[in-house]
Formats: sequence, C-alpha cells, structure tokens
Amino acid sequence: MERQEALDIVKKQLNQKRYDHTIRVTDTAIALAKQYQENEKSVEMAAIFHDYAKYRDKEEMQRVIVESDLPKDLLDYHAELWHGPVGALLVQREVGITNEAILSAIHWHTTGKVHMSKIEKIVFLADYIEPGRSFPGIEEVREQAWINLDYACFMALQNTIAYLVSKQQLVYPDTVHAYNYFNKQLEELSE
Ligand code: DGI
Ligand code: FE
Ligand code: FE
Repeated sequence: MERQEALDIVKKQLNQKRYDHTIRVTDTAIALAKQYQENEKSVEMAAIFHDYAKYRDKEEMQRVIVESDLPKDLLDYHAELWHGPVGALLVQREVGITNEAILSAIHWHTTGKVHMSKIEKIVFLADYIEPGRSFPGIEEVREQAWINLDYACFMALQNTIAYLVSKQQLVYPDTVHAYNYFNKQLEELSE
C-alpha cells in the first residue's frame, strides 16, 4: 500500500490533531528506521496505522477484546491502553494488513513488552519523541534516540512508569516487564 492511500484511510478514523500527530510519528519513525537500518516501508505503515483505533467507542473496544483472542487482563487496566491491541486487530480486519511485524508494532506501541523487535521499538519511541510531544525529561530521550535505541526505550518506559506512579495509576504488567527487560539488557552490556 502506498503512503497516500494509507494516510487517506487513517484520516477518516482520526481528528485533525491526531492525524497531525500521526504524520509526525511517521516521519520520526522513518528517520529512526534509516538510523537503525530497519525496513522503511514496514515502519511507515506501522506508524501511519498505530493510532487507528484511538477514537473507537470504549464499548466497541471492550467487545473486540472480549470476542477475540486478545488478553482479557487489558480490561482491568486503563482504557487508554486498548487502542493498541484493538487497532492491530482492526487494521487486519478492516484494512487488510497482514504483515505480522507491522501488526505487532501497532499492538505494542503503547505498553511496550519484553523482547521487542526493532520495528516495535522504533514505533514505540517515535510515538513518544515526535516533535509535538512535551513530557518531562523528553529532551534526553530525543537525544538518546539517535545514539542507543534500547536505552532511549528504557528512558521512555522509566518516565511513563514514574508518571503513572505519581498519579497513583495502575501500570500494565507488560510495561513493567519491558522496563525490567531493557534494564537487565543494558546492565549486561555495561558489565
Ligand atoms: O495514543 P497516544 O496518545 O499517541 O500515546 P500512547 O499510545 O502511548 O497512549 C498514551 C497513554 O497511555 C500514556 O499517556 C499513558 C497511558 N497509560 C495508561 N496506563 C498505561 C499507560 N501507558 C503505558 N505505557 N502503560 C500503562 O500501564
Ligand atoms: Fe497510541
Ligand atoms: Fe500515538
């Protein structure tokens, strides 16, 4: 699928603000793909569709989770997490995307997970550092993104978990597992 066709499809699912975010995530993700020698076309598609399900009704997303093979524990956590896994399923169903690497990057873009693939890391990080974002500590992550992909993902996870904890919110287990995974991996490298 060509970029423009994909953008036209996703635009119908989003408002202007989220569409503009999607373009910035896509441009950032392609730049990261160049930096880390990942397939640019796959990264582009995953980034374009990463927030495909962002504005589906909570009830519809809940139904998709209940009726599919998606993990049911999602329902015990923040509904903000659902658009990743549900989005991966719906782009397969409604857009016909079958590439597992792309679908997985969409699925895990919010929470992260252990053993993330390069495309998963790139989409996860591009979503976090795109130029429209302003989180505390983001400048260091932006810098690190071009130096060490794993360390940048680790920092993004660290910031997100710290933010959720400060708000006394739940943290989805895979986000914690991802944090521990990168922590251990970086530790091993520095030994
Ligand atoms: O969809 P976006 O707004 O572009 O970004 P996203 O897919 O990363 O979703 C963002 C929100 O999800 C993020 O601001 C924090 C919230 N959130 C709630 N619970 C969790 C969580 N994020 C992670 N990583 N883990 C959680 O358990
Ligand atoms: Fe998202
Ligand atoms: Fe996003």
